[in-house]
Amino acid sequence: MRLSKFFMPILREAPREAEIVSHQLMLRCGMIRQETGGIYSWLPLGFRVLTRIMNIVRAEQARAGALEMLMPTIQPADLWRQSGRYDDYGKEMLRITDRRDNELLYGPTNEEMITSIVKSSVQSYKDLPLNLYHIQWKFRDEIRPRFGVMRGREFLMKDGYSFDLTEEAGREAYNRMFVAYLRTFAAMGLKAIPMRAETGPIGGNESHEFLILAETGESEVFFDRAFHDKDWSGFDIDYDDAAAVARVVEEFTSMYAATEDIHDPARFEEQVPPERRVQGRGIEVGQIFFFGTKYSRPMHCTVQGPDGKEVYLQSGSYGIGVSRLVAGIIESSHDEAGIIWPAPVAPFDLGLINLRQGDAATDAACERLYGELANAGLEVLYDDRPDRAGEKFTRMDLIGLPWQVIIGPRGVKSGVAELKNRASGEKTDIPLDAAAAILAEKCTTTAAHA
Ligand code: 5CA
Repeated sequence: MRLSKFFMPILREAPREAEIVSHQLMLRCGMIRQETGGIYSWLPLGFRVLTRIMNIVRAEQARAGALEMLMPTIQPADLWRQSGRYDDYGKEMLRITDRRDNELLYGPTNEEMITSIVKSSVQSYKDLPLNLYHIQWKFRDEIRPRFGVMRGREFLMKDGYSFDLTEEAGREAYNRMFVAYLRTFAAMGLKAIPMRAETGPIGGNESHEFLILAETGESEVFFDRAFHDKDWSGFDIDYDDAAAVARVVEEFTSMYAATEDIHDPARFEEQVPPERRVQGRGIEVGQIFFFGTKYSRPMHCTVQGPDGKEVYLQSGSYGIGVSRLVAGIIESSHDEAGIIWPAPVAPFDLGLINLRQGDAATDAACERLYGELANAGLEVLYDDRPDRAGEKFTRMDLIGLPWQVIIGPRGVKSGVAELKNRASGEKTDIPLDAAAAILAEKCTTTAAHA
């Protein structure tokens, strides 16, 4: 992508209303624009990150056996009367009446709709297990939308729902999603600590939240430092091996970790030696719930079991805050100069800076490398604008692509480009004629190790 053809409205200063660094940086980089309180447009740069996050989510969901689908944002109120949640949800739910006076709502979550879909199409235990998910916009009329997309009113969520015949199979489905979540967040360069959680308006018997650490996090968290030493991304898993999946869950739940709502100071002190006790703040990027029959019972969602008897399905639900993650990743990865994207979620793999746009030899060298990098399958943002070098450096640091390749007249004469690593700031000269091969190698390894 040529910067001269891209739409990335950079702001020199962050608007005053932005209180936290991720909100400031997202506005300054031209990733989002607020349309009204808690409702945002995603501009091209922001949308690229959102898309990469969705694709990482999709890849691990597929491995774990979940099927993608798409349900609408607008739902009929009657569906919610069946579960009894229509009144319970209160003012957070955006209620709508259409021209025929039908009562509708903008979905805050989809338990009712998916249960009704499964109820109408699944008759036999032989059609189970099922795990269905979608990535769709939600609306919750939060009292205090704040911090940009971190706590929006309209936000993008991955929500998945499992249906099983027995409680044991339902718990195995829960465990698979638990492990899939660890691996999904790790693939984005994040350590998301699982913590036992309250179930709130979603309900159910068991729940875990996944939190990433950041000073601006809304939750106070207490956990064992041993989490820091764990291998998050390295472990492989066979999702068909229920015992192996359960072992990973056991390993991650046996260490102390709790949000303030359920923190137990006595147990913390008893279980964790003083030097390993960590207290900090966290951002909830996902939450999973095991329901048992909480939704299937009131909605009469049953199948015929092996003995011919009707059985209520065992279900669970599994959410990831897709749009919140964009902000969460920035909170946990930035410096004074701007964002530092973990390679797998970066909007482009690298930035190419032409230091002297209009100089024939420099333009030619940049164009050649730009073509070679595209052939190597890399996504490049090529700064081909006629701006001063200083402005280009500042802008490229601000948007935080993992690598920058800098080409100017002096380098072209001696056949070198400068390569800068955004995270470490380290700069090296690389030969121009081998640059594409070197970068292809660096970009795939950073993605693999992030
Ligand atoms: N139905 C269940 C799981 S599918 C559910 O709705 N869970 S939830 O309420 O915990 O939401 C799932 C995730 O969405 C949260 O972990 C959080 O990361 C994200 N989320 C929730 N509310 C907001 C919000 N107002 N703005 C941005 N993200 C949010």
